[in-house]
Amino acid sequence: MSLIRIRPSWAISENKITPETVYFNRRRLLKGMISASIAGSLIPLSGCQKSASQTALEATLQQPKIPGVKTSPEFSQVDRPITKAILAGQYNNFYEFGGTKKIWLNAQNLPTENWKVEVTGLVNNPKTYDIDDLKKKFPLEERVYRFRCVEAWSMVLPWVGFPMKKLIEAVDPKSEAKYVRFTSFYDKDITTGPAFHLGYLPWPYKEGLRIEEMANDLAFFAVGIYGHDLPKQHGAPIRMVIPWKYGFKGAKSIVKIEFLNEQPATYWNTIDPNEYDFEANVNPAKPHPRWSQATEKFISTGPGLSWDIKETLPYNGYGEYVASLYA
Ligand SMILES: Nc1nc2c(c(=O)[nH]1)N[C@H]1C(S)=C(S)[C@@H](COP(=O)(O)O)O[C@H]1N2
Ligand SMILES: [Mo]
Repeated sequence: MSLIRIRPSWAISENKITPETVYFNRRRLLKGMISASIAGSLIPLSGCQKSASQTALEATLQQPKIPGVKTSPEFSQVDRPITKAILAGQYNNFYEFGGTKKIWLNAQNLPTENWKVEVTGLVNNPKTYDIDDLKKKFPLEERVYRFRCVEAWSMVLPWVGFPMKKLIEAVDPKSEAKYVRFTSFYDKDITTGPAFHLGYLPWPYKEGLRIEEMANDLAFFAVGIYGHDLPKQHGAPIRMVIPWKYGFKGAKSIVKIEFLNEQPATYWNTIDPNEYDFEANVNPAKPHPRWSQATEKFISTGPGLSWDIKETLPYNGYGEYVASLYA
């Protein structure tokens, strides 16, 4: 049975080797793993395959609705339509659960019960938050943001969450704090994406910001999307959203946040600093070493694989908010 036959007609045709995955390939690290990663992307189904697969995917998106959330007037829309939830929910990067875009099923293994986020380091009020505490403590709002992956595809997504600066206020960083490190969930028995077998990759996934970047009004913690709790494939129960930077800066499924006085090592930057710089601001004028960043494939509506080629904007269109950080 071929991949083509079990792929539902509404699914985005999968780029089996994504630009980020090519990295591994080029370094000849994928030996014996390409087949594992492609097999891992197949959904073993019997009977009426098409509807079973679609039903399973839709079930992963039917998370509890987040009550009482208003859309931020300032971030209620952009110049492009919101991407359909069913497309955003099946076209993901989450290497802990596989090296292809099709990780949504495998990501359901992420254990999100009793989730805690430890906030520590150079702060006056270190605290370990329960995810429910966080959602109660910080008023939640919806923000429609552009999303631009370094691989040159993009979406528009309606996140639900709170500005990162609210957390900064709560933990009160010391004056020595200059950087912040964010660490994703990792458990080698659960996050068994194909890349795990390389062993020496810099797991867990980590990202970092300058504290001024984190304090910018746009920097956001998302606990939901499309009005509901985050589906696991999007990084439940809490992930970073930094809309003026490439998508890899937005670590998923955060368990730890540390205030530091030095720039932290981060996942992609450790793998290849030349291809994935720490700052990673969206910049159409600065090509990736292996492809142009001048345009992007904007994914908004289905069915099937469809995208519009759009020009990529400096800072992903958010220059008025963030350019002064880099003056
Ligand atoms: N922990 C973790 N966070 C991650 C990633 C990952 O592999 N692991 N991939 C990043 C990349 S490259 C992108 S483009 C976005 C994708 O987010 P989405 O799947 O919700 O669209 O998540 C980012 N956060
Ligand atoms: Mo990405």
